[in-house]
Amino acid sequence: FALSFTLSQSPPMSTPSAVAATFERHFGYAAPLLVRAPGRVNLIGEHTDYNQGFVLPAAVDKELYFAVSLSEKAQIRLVSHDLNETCAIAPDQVHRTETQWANYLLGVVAQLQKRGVAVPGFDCVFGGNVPIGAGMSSSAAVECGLAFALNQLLGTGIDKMELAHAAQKAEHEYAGVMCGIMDQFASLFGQAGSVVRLDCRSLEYDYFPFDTQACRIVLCNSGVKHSLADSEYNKRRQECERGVEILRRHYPQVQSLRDATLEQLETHRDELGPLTFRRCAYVVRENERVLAACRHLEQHDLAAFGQQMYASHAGLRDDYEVSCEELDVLVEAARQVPGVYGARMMGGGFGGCTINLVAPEQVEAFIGQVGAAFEQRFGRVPETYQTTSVGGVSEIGPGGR
Ligand code: GAF
Repeated sequence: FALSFTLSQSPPMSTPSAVAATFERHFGYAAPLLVRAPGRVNLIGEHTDYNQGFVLPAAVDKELYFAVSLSEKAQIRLVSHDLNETCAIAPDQVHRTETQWANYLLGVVAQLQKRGVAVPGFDCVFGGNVPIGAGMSSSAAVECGLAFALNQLLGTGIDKMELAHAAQKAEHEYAGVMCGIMDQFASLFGQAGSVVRLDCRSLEYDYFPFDTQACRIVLCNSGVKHSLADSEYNKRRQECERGVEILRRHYPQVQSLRDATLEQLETHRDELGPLTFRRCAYVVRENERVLAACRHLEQHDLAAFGQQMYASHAGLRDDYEVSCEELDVLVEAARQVPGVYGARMMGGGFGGCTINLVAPEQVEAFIGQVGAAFEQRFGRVPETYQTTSVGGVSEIGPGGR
């Protein structure tokens, strides 16, 4: 069984040194390893990853920090610095627990064990500044940070792509979300000053320079987290699988929606039915949009890039039906502000953030106008975050980075 409880003291700001200090205070010795694991944004390519399509994420400067040590005790002792809670469990009894946050960590341990790694007892404190429920993949950062830390401490030599797969599987089995690979990949493979296009089938990837000084990435947090988000997410995935199953009756070469065309979908529209048709058509179009957007990026055409983002949002709202009123209001308000290239909801949907590409000199006006429109409609001001792209998960050296 797992033991978890809340600590009495409230936590200080979540910096790497604060996380390290909590480790020392809690366990009575200094952690030999400090790791940082970033959250991510996704410029375009939503709900395409589990359809073996294309995505264009970046790791960003909202991060989690981990202080970790192997221990002599036959116990895994976990501390959430931000929630002020602990959880302890024996390594040979790892299972899904009632403690939500601990499941992301324990899921990773279970995955390493499945890969033949003998995970001994260890101590871990983690905390950071990735907003929870904002669609910035705090869960992937939790998983990837610990997977990386244990791989380092145990010298297991698992490569980064396999760590991403282990982290993804942890999410499937311990959080029950049948996610694709995008979030874990982005957290591990991010590169400062770049966004990365991933082909979720071949796992080939290309970095595209993206200067966040020249064009700001601003996130607006709707503050909404729908309780049905996870079940609706899994449902979308099933709907796509259903579409593939029908198409395969006619086109055996179609392995996933990545292989499907709009023409094929049109031809079998009746058999697919209106709902499955809409879901599949969205995915096919979104894949095309990612590839077009990358061409625009290469041509430094941010205006054309932004149009792809607006089209992506419309598809997510009308065909994939994963947006919500708050996100739609944020996108429509952004569209009215001069100097905004593009805006769309980001991540799984049903809440979380919009991502907006904004000319630097317009950021202040953007935040003011979008905030006012949102406040007028919903009576509260949304949080906004300006982000820059950073490198993927790494050890924090004695100098801090
Ligand atoms: C969530 C999932 F975790 C990703 O794998 C991806 O499918 C995304 O939603 C939607 O694009 O973040």
